[in-house]
Amino acid sequence: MMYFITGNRHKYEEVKKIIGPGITMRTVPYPEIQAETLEEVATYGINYLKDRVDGAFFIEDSGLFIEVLNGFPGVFSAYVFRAIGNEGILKILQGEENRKARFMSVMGYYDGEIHLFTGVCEGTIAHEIRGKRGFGYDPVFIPKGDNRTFAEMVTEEKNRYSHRGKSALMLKKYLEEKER
Ligand code: ITT
Repeated sequence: MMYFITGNRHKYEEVKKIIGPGITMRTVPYPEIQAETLEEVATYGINYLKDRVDGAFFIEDSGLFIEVLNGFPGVFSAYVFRAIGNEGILKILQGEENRKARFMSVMGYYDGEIHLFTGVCEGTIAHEIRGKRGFGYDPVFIPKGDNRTFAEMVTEEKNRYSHRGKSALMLKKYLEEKER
């Protein structure tokens, strides 16, 4: 049994569909530092948590990087979502033709050492809010290779495209290798 330390139930449900029932969600607040990369944020979080959590655990830090905004909101994604939501993102991109964006997910696993796994999902920002599933920016993000937003997909479909689906699969493979 292993803990996924997160306050976000959606993340947990997505990752559980990939890694399986061997993980348990646990909410332990940890500082999310202001850094330039998700890798730094995750590393700081793990170093804070390793003395406070018994046994192996992992965290996940993610963000939406919009090309024409030079990667904003990026590491500030959670804050920006709370502040302006999807309506705010659409407003900023109003009339903008370059709608390219990517989601990134850094899975940080700790077993005495820190292991980082990064997943990327390329896509575009929709022109309107679409769909009711998922969380956060899902209603405005269309992954490359589909016409639907993440919020119009069931978890298994989103996982097939998503940044988190990819980073979780990397973690799963690592754990399987370790078992052997
Ligand atoms: P933790 O407790 O795990 O930190 P969180 O929701 O605060 O959960 P982050 O700090 O990693 O997560 O912030 C990432 C934010 O980026 C998140 O709150 C969403 O607004 C957005 N985001 C990340 N992945 C997303 C996804 O798959 N779909 C939609 N929005 C996503």
